[in-house]
Amino acid sequence: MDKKFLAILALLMAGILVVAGCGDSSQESHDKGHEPGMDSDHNGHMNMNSGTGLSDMMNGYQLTIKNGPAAGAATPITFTIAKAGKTVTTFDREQTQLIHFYLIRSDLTGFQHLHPSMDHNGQWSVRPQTVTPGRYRIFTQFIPHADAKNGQIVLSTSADVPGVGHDAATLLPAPTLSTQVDGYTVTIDTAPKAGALTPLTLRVNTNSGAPVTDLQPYLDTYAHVTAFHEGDLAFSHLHPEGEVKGSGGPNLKLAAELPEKGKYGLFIQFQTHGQLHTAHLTVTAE
Ligand SMILES: [Cu+2]
Repeated sequence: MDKKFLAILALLMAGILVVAGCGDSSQESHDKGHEPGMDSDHNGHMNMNSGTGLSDMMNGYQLTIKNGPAAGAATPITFTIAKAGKTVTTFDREQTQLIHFYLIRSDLTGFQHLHPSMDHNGQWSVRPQTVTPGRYRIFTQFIPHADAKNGQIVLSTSADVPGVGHDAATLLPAPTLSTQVDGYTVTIDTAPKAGALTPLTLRVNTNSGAPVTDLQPYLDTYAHVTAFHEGDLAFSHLHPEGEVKGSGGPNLKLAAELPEKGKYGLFIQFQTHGQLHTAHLTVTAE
């Protein structure tokens, strides 16, 4: 990673898709000993801005991939998180999980959001669904127990999966506010603006237009939204506001803050009848 890239990264870290109330927690400010922003919203959820996640090291925590993704058959991906050369083995749960793992192809296809398991030596392992050849970025999101007060850390690294079709790229779908998945229509009421907090309302209807009111909690939320910026794959993550109790929907309130203009792939995950659905749409931040 070169210096210019790091400088751009630091700028990007000034703010990214965050839930309202987040402070700054850029890598730069950590390095200067500044306490990162970490607020609770009115429901007591921790909301933390962990930057773009485009570095494999933050606050001394280092992500090392042991076995990267391979094409075709789902061989396990293994990795460790270390600090000062020591493998970290204690993590605090966030959104019900000790670690969140994301795989994304450079053309914003192949999204996978998984929950690896850790052995007693601190080696994480996860078996992805089928991976097609191409360039990927692997993201891990976690709260190290020893530094829990500093909030979550997002680390990532690139992974190359050789094979036929490695250089093929799917064009990003046209920007739209609505998309369909598994019989559901997911709509956001406005595209997020670059550099400004944008309150959003996300709505889930059936494809015939009936409001969906039986959303089940998934990872302590009714919709788990992950966004990746076209090009650099900068990672963002936001949750709806509002309490998770019983069934949810059809309207979910979110707040987005995108630091720069451009296109983002949004992956909206929600659960009904025990089934997880992943809606995918492209938004343009003006
Ligand atoms: Cu997760």
